[in-house]
Amino acid sequence: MNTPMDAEQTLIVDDQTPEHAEALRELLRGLSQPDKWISSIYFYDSHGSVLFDRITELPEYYLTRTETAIMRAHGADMARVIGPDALVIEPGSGAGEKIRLLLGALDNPVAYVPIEIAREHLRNSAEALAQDFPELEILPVWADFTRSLDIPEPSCKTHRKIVYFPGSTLGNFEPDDAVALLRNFAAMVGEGGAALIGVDLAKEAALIEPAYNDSEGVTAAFNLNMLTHLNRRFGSDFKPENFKHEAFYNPGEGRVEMHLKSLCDQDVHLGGKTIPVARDESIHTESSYKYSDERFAALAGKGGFRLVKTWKDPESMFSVRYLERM
Ligand code: AVJ
Repeated sequence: MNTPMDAEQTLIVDDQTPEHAEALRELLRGLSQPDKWISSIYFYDSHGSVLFDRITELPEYYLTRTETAIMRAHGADMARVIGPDALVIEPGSGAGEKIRLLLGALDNPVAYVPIEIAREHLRNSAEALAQDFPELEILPVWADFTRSLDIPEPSCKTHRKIVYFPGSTLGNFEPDDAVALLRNFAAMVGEGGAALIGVDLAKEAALIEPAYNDSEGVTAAFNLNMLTHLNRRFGSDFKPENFKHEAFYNPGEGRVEMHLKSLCDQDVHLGGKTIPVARDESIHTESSYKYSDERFAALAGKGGFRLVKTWKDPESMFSVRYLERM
C-alpha cells in the first residue's frame, strides 16, 4: 500500500489557497469560451522548463541563438548607450547566459535586481550569478513582475535604472497587456530610466513556423505537457494522447499561435465541471507576437517609452531594443 519514499514518488498537495481557486476559475472561463484557451503560464512546470531549455537549443529555434549573438556583437555599444553605474532589473529568471553578457559588457554596474515568482528558482539563479560576479550587489525580489513592486535601493549610487527583458517574453503578452507591462517597467526604472528588450521580428511565415514545429517534436511535447501539468495541479483528466500539437503564424494578428487540437469527440473534467471538446476543435495555448519596427515603436510609446536604438542580426530575424522613459 505505502509507496516507499524514493525519487519516483510524486506527492500531490491539495491546494486550497484562494490563488488556486482564482486560477481554476480563470481556467474554466477560458475553456467555456467558443474559442477555448488556456494561459501559456501552464507550460512551465519543472518538466516544461526542461523542454523549453531543449527548445532553445534546437536548430529550428532561431530566437535564443540569434539574440545571444546580438548581445555578443553589440554588448559594447549597448553599454555605451546605457552608461556607467547602472542598476539592472531583470523581470523573470536570471539563470541565462544573456544577463551575463550584459553585466559583463556594462561599465561598473552597481546592482542587479532579479524579480521572480518561483522562490527556489530566484535563490538558485541569484546564487549562481553571485559566483560569476562576486563584486556585484545582488538584490533579489520575490514577486510577480506584472504587479506593482518596489525596487530596492543599491548601496552605491546609480545613474540609471534599466529593465532587461530578453527572450521575446514580451511577445507572449496580448498587446494591451504588453502596454500595461511596459508602464509597470517605466514605474520600476523611474525618471531617466530605460529598458533593453529582446523582441522577435515580424517576417515571412515560412521563416518563423519551423521554430514552432521542430522535427524532433520537442515543441509538440512542450505543448502537450501543459495537459499533464494541469492534471497534476487541478485534478483534471485531460488525455494528452487525444490531442495534437498545432502551431502556425497568423499574419493578420502578427503572432504565432500554438494550439492543442482534439483528435476525437471527448469530455474533459475539471473543477467539478464537464467540458465537451469536439473532434478538430482546438484549445489555444499560446500567442507569440512578432513586431515590425513601426509596431514596436507604437507599443513602446503607449507604454511610456521612446524607442532610441535597435540592434538586429544580419538576417533581421530578431531585435534588441533600447528604450528610454518619456
Ligand atoms: C520564450 C515565450 C518567447 O514564444 O517563442 C517556444 C516560448 N513557445 N516554443 C516563444 C515558446 C513555443 C517562447 N518564449
